[in-house]
Amino acid sequence: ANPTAGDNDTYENNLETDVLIVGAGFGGIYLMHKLRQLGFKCKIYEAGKSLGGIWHWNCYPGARVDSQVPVYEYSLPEIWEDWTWSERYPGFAELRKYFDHVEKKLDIKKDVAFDTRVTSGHFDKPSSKWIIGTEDGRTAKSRYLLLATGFAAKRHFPDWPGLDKFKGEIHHSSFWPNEGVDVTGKRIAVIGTGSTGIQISMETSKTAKSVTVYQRTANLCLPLQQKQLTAEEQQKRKEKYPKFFEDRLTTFAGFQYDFVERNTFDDTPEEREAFYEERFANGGFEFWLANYKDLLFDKKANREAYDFWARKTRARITDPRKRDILAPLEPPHAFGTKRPALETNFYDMLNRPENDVVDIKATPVVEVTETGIKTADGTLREFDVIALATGFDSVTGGMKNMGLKDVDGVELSEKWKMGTWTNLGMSCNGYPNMFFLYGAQGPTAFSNGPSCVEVQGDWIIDTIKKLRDEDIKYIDSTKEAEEEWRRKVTELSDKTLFPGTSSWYMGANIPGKPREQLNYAGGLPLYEKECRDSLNNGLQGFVTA
Ligand code: N01
Repeated sequence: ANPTAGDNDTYENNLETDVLIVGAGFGGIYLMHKLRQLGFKCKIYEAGKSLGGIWHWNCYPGARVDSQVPVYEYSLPEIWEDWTWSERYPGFAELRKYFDHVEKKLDIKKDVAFDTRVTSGHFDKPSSKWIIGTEDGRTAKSRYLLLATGFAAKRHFPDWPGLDKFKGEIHHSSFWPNEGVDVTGKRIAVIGTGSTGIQISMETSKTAKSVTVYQRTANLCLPLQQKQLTAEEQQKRKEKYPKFFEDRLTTFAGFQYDFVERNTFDDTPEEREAFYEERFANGGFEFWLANYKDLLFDKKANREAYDFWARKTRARITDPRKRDILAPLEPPHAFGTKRPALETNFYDMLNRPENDVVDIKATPVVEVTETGIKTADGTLREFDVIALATGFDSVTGGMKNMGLKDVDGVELSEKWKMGTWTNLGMSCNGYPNMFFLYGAQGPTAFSNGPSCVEVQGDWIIDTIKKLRDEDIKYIDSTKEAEEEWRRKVTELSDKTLFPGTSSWYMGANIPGKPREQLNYAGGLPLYEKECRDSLNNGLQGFVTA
């Protein structure tokens, strides 16, 4: 038990509560805070040792958020009114301080059981309550079960032989030692070029002897454009924050910007070049999410953007071999159908002779030895530290991993074996009184986290309040509503270029996982309307009792 966690019954066995929330990141804290205000007794079960969710787990070198503040924070005035950031894109240490500040304001920890991993759960029909079991054998009974476990709760490892034989240090990014790893003067291998791999490579290259990046797919990185922020300039902007937070929910991805109302070829080549230049130079996701509105729909438009990106990027890479691996002339996939990482010196640090990139599509890894990594061309490269930045069984992996059973005793992992079915991306047929956010078939990976959890959180909270007000003890999604939602999620996605790319958005990063769109691609405003329509029409798509 965690001595800092608060009141004495936090770790009690046979806990009875109104609402059991799993996960103490942005989503879980929001739900707890708002539901408490409505008088519900709430408890959070959290597998980690502190608040922050992904920012509790992510402490690998260079871990930093890629949505800028204040877009990446709560809209709650009691949190932002006396909080200031030091950088536009804060690192994990500052994000952890933000959660300390949140704790000071909202007093969350007294109702959190840390070090508590949920391993079983079923809905008990006679009492209309969830019975939840934890890894260390405690049980809890709760009217509602709310899952706020995020999209990256189950880490993914490559299936290479010998991973356990390596004699140096080897860590997955999401399980990096909290005290850090001293990489000074060491030879580092970074496996994977998602946002995580790019960040680890950039940061470790500052002190390591060498950094070798193992790349399967080139990341179409965009410039971060980090900026130091002063307290004065933030203070001045705060009177505009309420409007700012309202406006962020009117954009496709819950950001401060949106796609422009023009198609790529509406502009002349000169206008287009100038537009691309400006968006690229602004940094962050502007070249992605504030690009022409046909970027993610039209192949030719997308290719135009890719060619611009490749021109800009190739010009920065001095070695022709590295250039063709990192920024090939032919796109590895449509631009933006995998999340672009944000970089500051990724290509520059790879220009240095001691650092290298290995194309593991051309020469796959065959084994990890005691001293290093062997590829199919017979080369053994030796290392002191291996950083596995190989991602997650994203979106569905965490929820399938909790031993949750439906009313007929079927596990969620079984229900979702051949594909994912949800209602509104927040509820599942056969799982009464259970809701989840920032997960399957919600706006999740296509949205800014705090924006998404506030939209979904408010809907869940309003729904639970309605159930209490109307003395309803039981709510379940219908099978028909699930079929309909899956159809919508698929149709929206099929209009875009996303299905053509093997990404974790499509479940394609995990061997054997069904290939399907795991996120709602209609944008946050349309999503919110769909959810509100259901609630306002007497909880359409649900049965209640
Ligand atoms: O994971 P990823 P991540 N053999 O899945 C490669 C958020 N995030 O941890 O592309 C060889 O994106 C894989 O290759 P490929 C953000 O939303 C945000 O980086 O599948 N390689 C890929 O290159 C992000 O999208 C921030 O061909 C293997 C990499 O590993 C999400 O989290 C920071 C492999 C995995 O990339 C996940 O990011 C970090 C194998 N067997 C994360 N398996 C910020 O806010 C996988 N790969 C900045």
